[in-house]
Formats: sequence, structure tokens, C-alpha cells
Amino acid sequence: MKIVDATVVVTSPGRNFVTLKLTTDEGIVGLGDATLNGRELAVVGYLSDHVVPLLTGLDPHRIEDTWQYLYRGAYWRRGPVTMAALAAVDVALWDIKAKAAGMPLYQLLGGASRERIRTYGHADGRDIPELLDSVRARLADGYPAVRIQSGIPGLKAVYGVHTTDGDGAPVLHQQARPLVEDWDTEAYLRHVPAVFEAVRAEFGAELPLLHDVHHRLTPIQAARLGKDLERYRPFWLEDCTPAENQEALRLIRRHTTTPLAVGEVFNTVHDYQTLVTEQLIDYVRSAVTHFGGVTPLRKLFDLAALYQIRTAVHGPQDISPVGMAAAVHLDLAVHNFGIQEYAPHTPRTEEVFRHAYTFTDGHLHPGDAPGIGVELDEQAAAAHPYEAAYLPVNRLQDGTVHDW
Ligand code: EZ4
Ligand code: CO
Repeated sequence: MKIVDATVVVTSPGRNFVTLKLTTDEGIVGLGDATLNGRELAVVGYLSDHVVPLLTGLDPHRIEDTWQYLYRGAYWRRGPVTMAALAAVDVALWDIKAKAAGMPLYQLLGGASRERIRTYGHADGRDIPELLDSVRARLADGYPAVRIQSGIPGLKAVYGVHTTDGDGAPVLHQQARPLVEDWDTEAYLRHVPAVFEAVRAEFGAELPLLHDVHHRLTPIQAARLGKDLERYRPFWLEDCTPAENQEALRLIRRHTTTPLAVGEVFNTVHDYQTLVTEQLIDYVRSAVTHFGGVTPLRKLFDLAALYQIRTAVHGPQDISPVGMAAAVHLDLAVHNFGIQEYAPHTPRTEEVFRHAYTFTDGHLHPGDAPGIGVELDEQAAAAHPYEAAYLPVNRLQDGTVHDW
């Protein structure tokens, strides 16, 4: 079999998605997600200018070899743009291989290790009462675990607390220039324990509760927060520091038994080397789409398994249904699966990307369609052209830029 065509499709049914479509001489089509929120066109250029011209004529069955050819062959390795482009190629090739085999992808990854995929949903509120209502809504949706994010007294806008448009899409992400949010670490550190206290008081001890710090603390601040939250038994504290300084996690780990989850902005196994081999974290959080695909993420998961570290693939709405499908196949197959982040895509997005994976009673299943089980409706996609959109930026009250 040979690849005879490769095209890059950009569509914005509420937010931008970048999809690579590979077609073989046998008429098999493979899809891969290359969406990098706020920097989409950089990946489009990388793919169209430097990858697509290399793909035609290749044997799509040679996934590992193609991955190494594009990774090592570029010389300039790693980085979010490169690895999102590589991820799209890798997933499209797995899609083709599984379709050629007449099997859902998870079968080629070793078959199902479980019946279904446990997820967590997002609850948020501008204040605690609004958050409690949101938790109630997620429980009504069937989620077995909930991430809780709350507004902070004195701050106008913080990560994870949305206003939504009629379609349910987060409007904060749809600005032609970055929205400016504000931040005050001391106010945050004072407020979060009260948020956990209120949620535990309302929903009891058993509900798994997660919280995303979004890279905003110093190591000693993160250690303090981890200690303060221990009595509420969080499922995890996510991205408590900017973890490209992996050594920071040593300090945090010495002070708290709160489980730690890291990795949504990482793009290779090297970014995790210290964190995993020194057992400084409990969950690896990379998305298929941002980590170079199923091939390298599987390798990370196997490395993590040696240290009893579990998986928690990043699953925001800026991963397309193509990237989500790939994740759900991997989740079903690997032994050290932990939990999957999941928020349904908007109806407009689901018209463009029809998927076999299902969400029932708070659990995902990849379905049994051959391949990854996603079809791209190109006509529907073309009705939604690219729109410039950026993630917000964060400033302290004196104007200093802070990590968002
Ligand atoms: O801010 O994917 O855990 N989830 C997150 C996400 C990220 C977005 C950035 O594009 O932190 O919501
Ligand atoms: Co996060």
C-alpha cells in the first residue's frame, strides 16, 4: 500500500481544528489531529510545507519508521509545533493500519484492558454557590469524578471559570487578541481550601475531586497548597508549577502526599524523564495530539507503568474528536490507565467530525468501527473557515505578566 494524497483541513465550528487526511492507493483514508490552540496555522505551515511533500509514496504500514524519519530527519527536534504535526501523521497512519486490518485501533494496541473508560468532567463557578450547582450538573450528567475550579474573590477572570455562548463553547478562547485575565497568588492560596471544604461538605467524602493550578505557583507555594488540601483528599493537583523545571517537583514531593498530575504542555518523553524515574508525579497528562501521536505516548505510558504512575490523557475541547478518539483507544488498551478528561464537543463540531466513540454514564468507549472511528465531513468543515483566536494571558495587579 502507498500514500497517494495528503491534505490539511482547517475548520472552525466554534473553535479551530487542524486535521491531516491521508489517502492510500487502496482508497483507505486516515485522519490525524494537529490542533495547537492559538498557534494553529504554524502547524498547518509545518505540515503543508515540510511534511506533506515527504509523505506521498510512503508505505502507510511503516508507522515507527515514518515517525523516526520525520522526528530525527528534521534534525530540529521536539517543540509543540513539530510534535503536533508528527502526531497527526502518526494517528492517521494508525487509522489506516487499523482500517486495513478491519479492526478498531485498540485491538492493534493489545486489545481492551477494561470494559470502559472512567472520565472526569469540569465544574466551575464564579463563586462557591455557583460551583456547587455546577458540580451537581456534572453529577447529573453521570460523571464519576469532577474537576473543581472557582472564581477568586477580588479577581475578575481566572482559568477554568467560563462564561459560555449559546452553543456551550468557552468564549474566553475566541478573542482575536488575547483576553487579559488577572491573578493574585495569595488570594488564590487562601481561597482554594475553602472551595474544597464547601464541596466536601455538600457532596461527601467519596466523590473524586480534581483541581488544575495551571502552572501558577512557585515550588514552595505548591507545597503549601498540597499540604493544605491533604485533609480533603484530592484525586490530584494538576500542573501546580511550570514543570519544565522538573527538579521543582522534588521539593513539592517532599512536603505533600497530595497526588500530582503533570504534562499537558509537554511534547516528548524527555520532558518527563526526571518526573517519572524519580517518582515525583502520579499521573502523566499529555494528549496524543501534542505528544507526537499514539506511538510515543504508548512508550511514555509503558515507562510510567514501571513506577506505578498512571495515565490521564489531556482532553480539553481544543483536542478535536480525532485526537480524542485516538486517546480513548489508547485508554482502553493500556494497563496503567488512570482517568480521562472529557467535555463533550459542541453539536456543530460533532456535525463536522462524526465519531464512533460514545459517552454513557460518565464513561467513554471507542466503539468498534475499524480504525479510530472518526469521519470528517469536508463539506461541513468548509462551512466554518479559520478564525483567529488566542488563549488568554495573565497579569498581576501591578501589570506584570504571570503564567496563564
Ligand atoms: O488550558 O487545553 O486541563 N486542561 C487545561 C486546558 C488548557 C487548554 C489550552 O489550550 O488546562 O483547558
Ligand atoms: Co490543565
